[in-house]
Amino acid sequence: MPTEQDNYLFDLRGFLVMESAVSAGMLQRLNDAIDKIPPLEPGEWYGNVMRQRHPENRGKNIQNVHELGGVFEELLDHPAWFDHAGAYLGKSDGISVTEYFVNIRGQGGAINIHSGGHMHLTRTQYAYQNGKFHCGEINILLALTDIGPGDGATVVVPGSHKSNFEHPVFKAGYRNLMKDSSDGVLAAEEVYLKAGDAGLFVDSLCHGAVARKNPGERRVIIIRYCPKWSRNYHGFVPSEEMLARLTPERRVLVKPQNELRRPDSGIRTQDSGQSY
Ligand SMILES: O=C(O)CCC(=O)C(=O)O
Ligand SMILES: [Fe+2]
Repeated sequence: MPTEQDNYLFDLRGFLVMESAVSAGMLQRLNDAIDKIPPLEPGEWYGNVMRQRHPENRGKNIQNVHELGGVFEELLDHPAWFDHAGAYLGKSDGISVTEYFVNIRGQGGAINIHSGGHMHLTRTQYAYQNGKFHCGEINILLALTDIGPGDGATVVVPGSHKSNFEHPVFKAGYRNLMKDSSDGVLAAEEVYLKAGDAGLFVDSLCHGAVARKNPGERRVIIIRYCPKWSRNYHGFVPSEEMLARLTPERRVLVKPQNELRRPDSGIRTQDSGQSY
């Protein structure tokens, strides 16, 4: 469970860094598993995994890697962050995984600075009330390569999850790409991670990633956790094969509810037995 210090820092800054969140062995297995994925064009599927179509500067997003099973499944409820995510979402109503992907970004790749508390989006909200957190989305960004200066680090504006004003950079027309570094982006900070470290942040935090200057690639895994009533962000539906092999605890993360249909629909469904 998160410590008092974790809670203090998360409330203050909107993000935490978890050093050595995964072991060296797991890191190796993750990188090996990614190396086995064939090159994919935007929109192309490999089994139940798909390369997302999105702006090229953001790099390659390989969506739904938990469908590949093995080490990717182990991350769904990894102990380094799972209790933290649950605590910050206020998990009494259950939680779900709304996106799970590998992001690979080469030289020049970047992501525009976005989000912020001023938007007051339900999906991304930061809230603490009656002694409990009630966040709308907690992101885990697990570094699979070292991410230091020049490597295209994630940029955060600490505390901006509670901001009442949009970051001035939005108005200055500096929204589309983070250029060489976060220098000049008011109150922004680059988050340097070693391979195996994880960043955890509430999605209302104003954030982005600076352009990668160094050769080679930056590899991360991003898992987004939301309250159980949320849907997959893109509409991906978990495959029957994956549902059949997942543990009950993991199955409920990717399919938080059973469908309930009339008995004469011909489709067998089951009442969860839950009441409110
Ligand atoms: O690629 C990054 O460093 C930032 C990713 C991001 O914006 C997100 O996970 O919401
Ligand atoms: Fe983001």
